[in-house]
Amino acid sequence: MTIVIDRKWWKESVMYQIYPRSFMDSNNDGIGDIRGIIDKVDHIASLGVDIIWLSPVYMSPNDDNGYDISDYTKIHPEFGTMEDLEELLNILHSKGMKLIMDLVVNHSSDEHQWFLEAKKSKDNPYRNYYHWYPGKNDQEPNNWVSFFGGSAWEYDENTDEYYLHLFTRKQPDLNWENPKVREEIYKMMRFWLDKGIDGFRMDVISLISKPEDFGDGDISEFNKLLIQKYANGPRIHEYLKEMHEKVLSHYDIMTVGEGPGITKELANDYIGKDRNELNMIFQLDLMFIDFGPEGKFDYQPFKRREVKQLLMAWDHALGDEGWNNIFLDNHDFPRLVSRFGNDKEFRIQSAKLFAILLLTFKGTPCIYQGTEIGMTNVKFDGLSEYRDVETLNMYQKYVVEGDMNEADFLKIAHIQGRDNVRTPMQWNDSENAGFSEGDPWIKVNPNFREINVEKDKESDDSIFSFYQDLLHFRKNNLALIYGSLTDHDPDHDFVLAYSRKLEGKGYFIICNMSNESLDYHLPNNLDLNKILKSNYSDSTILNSKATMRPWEAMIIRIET
Ligand code: ISL
Ligand code: CA
Repeated sequence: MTIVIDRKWWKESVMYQIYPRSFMDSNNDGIGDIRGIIDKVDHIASLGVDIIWLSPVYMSPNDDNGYDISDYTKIHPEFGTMEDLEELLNILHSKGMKLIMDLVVNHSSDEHQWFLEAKKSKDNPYRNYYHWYPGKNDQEPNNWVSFFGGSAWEYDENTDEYYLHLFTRKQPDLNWENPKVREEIYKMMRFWLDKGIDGFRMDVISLISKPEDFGDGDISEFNKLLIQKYANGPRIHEYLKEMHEKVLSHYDIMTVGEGPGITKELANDYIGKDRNELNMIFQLDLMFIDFGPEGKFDYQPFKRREVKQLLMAWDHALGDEGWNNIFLDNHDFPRLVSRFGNDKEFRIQSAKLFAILLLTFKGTPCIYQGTEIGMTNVKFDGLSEYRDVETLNMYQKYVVEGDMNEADFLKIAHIQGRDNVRTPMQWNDSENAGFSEGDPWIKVNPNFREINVEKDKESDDSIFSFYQDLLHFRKNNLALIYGSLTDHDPDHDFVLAYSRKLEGKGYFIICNMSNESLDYHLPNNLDLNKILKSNYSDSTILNSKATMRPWEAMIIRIET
């Protein structure tokens, strides 16, 4: 029997995320820029990835590093010019690679022309581009809190009303109920697609439809509030279908929606094959794994078993209906080797283990810049070294207004803060890691002399070459891309064991996510003898038993 697979280029590709501010600075003003990316295209191409996702490079006052956009069709001069962007796009296309851009349309900047108009008066034609409400008993319209702490409402004295901002007060939420807003957004999307970009990563797209009633929510747990009030609003699918019909369906592109609040049960409503909405979502359950009731800075250590369970449960929930995206870090969450691995004595082994996981799990993998060389979290000395608005707001909440002491706060920031992943890319062991000859906008991780691209490229045993090799192995390997995924050991606390099979052939993958050694019994009905890839040079299987050292991982051929 031949199985019909629904082949798509975006399923067969691997993504690489660039956070432009921190990637490469070409003019030594301390800020990464588009020409810097152009200078480093060969690095990305040599890795073997297919699609670059570029975090925002648009005009922005940078309250949230570009996720607050004041002009959607202009490039911020600190990143370069539109010509630079077009040149990057051409170079990537000439190398057979693709470029997807960030689409941030749940909110704009408060310095966007629309908002500048909207706040002028209640009858301004742009007023209902945003969500304005009168206060209730001289207080905010309801008890909603922002993702970054504090109220989700900001009072405007001039018009005596509040506007909604689910993120910072400089990121007012756009009112998608207004058809004019939607048309403006679609027009802007066409502007980019007509330039030839290959798709969008859609920022917090699950939040664009607001509930009909702006009543109080249950704020005892942020995640509850998120699911009940902020995400999956009543008109979300109507909007996405409209966007698909009016814009997306006219181009051969890919879309991946960032989906806070999308549960695995709801995911296929967004990405199901015949839904005509999105191709994939970034699910955040795994990224929120260590969030307490108050969220990220209410840190609660997780169990490795939960990591396994979440990965498997999502694969199962999507089934053959939806297509997943596989990522373990990005510009909002800690470095994967520090969070899920061991960034000390087993940094190299655990980074390679997660390379195997990323590239053999079912879905389109996305690699965040620096992960290909095993970059780690950073331990800044004091608050003054932090740049991220989330971390600074949380300091306000927990230390200035709360009773946490500074040292405890810094401990959490070191584990959870977004600046962990925003330190400059480590290119070599020269000053500022080769990122800039100027003063970088954020400090370089002091471990750059040990961990850098140049050093990794010199060795054929490095994390970088391991990624290269696996990317090559994955390419055109239909069993790894489309093969069904079966969990072979749901009960083990820290060994992840799964198979990927297409028409009876395929691979068995085992990952020992621990600092311990153990003998692992392989299922004996699969004839597992030939180790194809491993993160140790001398991995062995004997009589269906794999001897596994700390963080050892293998891809084994399934013979029968
Ligand atoms: O890091 C988080 C908060 O603790 C996440 O919940 C994050 O805010 C969420 O994933 C949404 O992220 C996206 O939208 C934000 C922006 O700051 C992030 O960088 C972006 O990825 C607002 O645009
Ligand atoms: Ca620069």
